[in-house]
Amino acid sequence: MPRDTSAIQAPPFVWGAATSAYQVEGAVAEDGRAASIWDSFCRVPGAIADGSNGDVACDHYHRLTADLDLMRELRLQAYRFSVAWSRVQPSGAGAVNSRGLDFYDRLVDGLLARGIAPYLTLYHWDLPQALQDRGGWTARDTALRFADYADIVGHRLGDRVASIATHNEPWVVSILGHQSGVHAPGVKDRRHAMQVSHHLLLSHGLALQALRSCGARSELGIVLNASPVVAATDRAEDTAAAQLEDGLLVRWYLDALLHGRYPSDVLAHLGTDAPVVRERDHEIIRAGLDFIGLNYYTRRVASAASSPPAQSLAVTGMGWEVDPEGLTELLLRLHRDYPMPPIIVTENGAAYRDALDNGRVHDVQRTDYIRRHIEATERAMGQGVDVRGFFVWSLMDNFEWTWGYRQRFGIVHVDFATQRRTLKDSARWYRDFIGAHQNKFRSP
Ligand code: IFM
Repeated sequence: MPRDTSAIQAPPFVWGAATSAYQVEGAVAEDGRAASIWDSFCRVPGAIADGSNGDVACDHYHRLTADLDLMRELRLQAYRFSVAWSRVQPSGAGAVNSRGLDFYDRLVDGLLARGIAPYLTLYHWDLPQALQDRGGWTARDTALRFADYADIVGHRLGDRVASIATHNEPWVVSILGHQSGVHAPGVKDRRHAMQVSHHLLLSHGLALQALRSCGARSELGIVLNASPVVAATDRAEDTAAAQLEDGLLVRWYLDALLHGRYPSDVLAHLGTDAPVVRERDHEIIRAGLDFIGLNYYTRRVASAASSPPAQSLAVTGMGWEVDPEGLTELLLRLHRDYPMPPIIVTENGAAYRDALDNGRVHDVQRTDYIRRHIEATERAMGQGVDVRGFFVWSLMDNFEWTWGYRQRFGIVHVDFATQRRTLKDSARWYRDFIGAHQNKFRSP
């Protein structure tokens, strides 16, 4: 029987903005929150470019009401945030910390009171350190613990949040966290990375089961980062590199989620680094999705050479090529190749060097970037792709992982010394855009 989601459904298409817990909340030792792997990783010398951490970040935990008012001022229809597992279950298993859950209760109720739909993500990279000490995502048990955590959150908030995504960008957790080691927990081992990717997907399937059986009335899904992968040249070795990169980034996840298997070419390439998969795992992973969230920033250029391929498009402050056409292409390709559920563009945005100038930030490039990606989304929709929302990354400048505070993605400027928030021109533009396009995709 289909679950009753009618009472909390958001409009058919939402304009929103996104953040994540560790990047904005701060208050890392308050109200019973325990350490996560990012608290530990930030203490590793050299891990974070500016030596900073998320101890205070945007101090959002203490400035919740003002930040909610800011969202209303921006006319957001939806706000995407994540829950910090170690606030809710400090040791990642067993005892629930109700004071941690209270914060998300206040956040969700505050959003609803302002007419903003809450879009919740369960895991945006901040694993409780206590679970890491027991093997983290390389241990199958962590997937079972994740399902318990999903059940706790589902019970408490599943009557009011419009949407629950299990994971944000599992590729990043697997590859950057466990292969290149540039993200927490800083492991450098490809076999571990692939086992982690499997456990993340397994935990997703188990969490969906838990959310369904606890009666959560939210739409349920997962958020992936994806890009079209183009070969640097038409030489056979570059084409093969592009095919493999696409396999690891896109097909690995979508084949598992939507077809119930891993792509055979990638498995063949991995050889003994392929993950251990138990008999019913694929059935669990292919759990049925109400939506897939897509985080899109740039295309990828693949080359068999060890030096990075030359870039031919303009780049953002992250050095990422600006390629809105890549988003149209990606949406069309997913629509063509997979039995896709509705898609939500759950992140899109850009870091640029911003300057405060008499209380204004004239971030023309960011506005242009966002506008062009919205147009790119609309082009794909015009060709039949079912897209249900667009979220700017990010609502405000925040802790950009290994970059610390050196990269600013916000449409709202944050002065980290005073915590003063200032609307950038991109925020003003987005506010007016939302005002003019609120009902653009509403069914007649
Ligand atoms: O800041 C991150 C976010 O946490 C996940 N997606 C990409 C963003 C920009 O790097």
